[in-house]
Amino acid sequence: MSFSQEHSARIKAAALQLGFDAIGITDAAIPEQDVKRYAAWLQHGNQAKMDYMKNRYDMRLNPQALFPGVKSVIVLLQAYYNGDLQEQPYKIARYAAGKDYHKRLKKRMNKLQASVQDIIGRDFASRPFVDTAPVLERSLAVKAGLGWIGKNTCLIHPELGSYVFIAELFTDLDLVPDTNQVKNRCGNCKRCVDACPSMALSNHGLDARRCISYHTIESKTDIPDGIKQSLNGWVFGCDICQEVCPHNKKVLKASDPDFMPGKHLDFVNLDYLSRIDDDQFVKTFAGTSLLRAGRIKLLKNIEAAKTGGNQ
Ligand code: B12
Repeated sequence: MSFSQEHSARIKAAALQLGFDAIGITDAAIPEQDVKRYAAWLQHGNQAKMDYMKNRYDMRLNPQALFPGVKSVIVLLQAYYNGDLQEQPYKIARYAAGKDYHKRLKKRMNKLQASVQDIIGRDFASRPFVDTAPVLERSLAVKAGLGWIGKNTCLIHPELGSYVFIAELFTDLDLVPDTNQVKNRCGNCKRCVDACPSMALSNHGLDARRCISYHTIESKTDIPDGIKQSLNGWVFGCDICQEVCPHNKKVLKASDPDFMPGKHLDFVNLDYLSRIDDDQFVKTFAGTSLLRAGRIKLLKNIEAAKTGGNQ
């Protein structure tokens, strides 16, 4: 059975009602040029030591392999812009200033699953994904009409900017897809490319080997000297290529209080982190994305930011 435009419209209204900031619907095929882009990205070694980006290659490029029977993907955006962050001794990326988004968005998507069931009046097969599954999320978001890919490689929504999380509900429903894509509005601007202190951005996309975000969150090895000098105080993630983007200048603060700066930011300092043990670290940073780095890495990042200068 295929569904009407009215079903799609009601699903969209339900998603906004639940607190998502934007929603689009697309079929589940990854565009051929993105498949090629992804292959080239790996071929250049841009994934650095993130081997998980090479694993499950087929699933990432073929949503049918990840969720057999998938027909429509409901793509959701959650805005997290948190305004002027209070001066912190060390810089934490905006996405990690509030609560960890993974669980929160999954919960919201579970509610959306229930709403969709009410709207279509029957059970259906679906699976929610946020960030961790082998899904080419930005690609699906572009296809669902939610924005364009900037030179900083981020999805930029025309009103929400790029401080948005992407989440998807894979479904076996034949929903009416959004076919109007947003035109790329970067033009000749290359502020992000020029602002990146470690020159991670180029026509080939983002080279994780040079990216501060990669080195301060994902990498398991010590930060190389060349990158240390570029840290500029960043100790967990980096937003430089988003902070300079003109499309983020006028965005409003996110409406979800979960993504506003939390108390945990006060504990990101050498004194506290070297005094506590790992158990206390887990307690202090419970429910936040900083757990991903762990205490020792965070400490090392702070040391690196100090020795790299600019603090
Ligand atoms: C690996 C990863 C990283 C790596 C590599 C980042 C990268 N640019 O590839 C590192 C650790 C560096 C990283 C950093 C960050 N990440 Co990250 N990351 C991911 C992850 C898990 C996979 C991304 C991936 O597949 N990269 C490989 C490249 C080749 O793919 P891609 O960038 O998605 O690009 C595809 C499409 O965009 C399209 N495409 C690319 N260029 C163009 C151009 C045009 C014209 C078109 C039409 C299409 C197109 O084709 C590409 C694939 O073929 C995703 C979650 C997911 N499952 O998708 C989150 C994700 C991309 N990250 C996210 C976030 C929030 C961040 C940070 C902002 C965190 C921070 N503040 O430190 C930074 C941003 C750095 C940056 N400029 O990208 C969000 C991004 C939201 C957004 N608005 O785009 C995601 C989507 C997680 C989520 N669910 O919200 N990340």
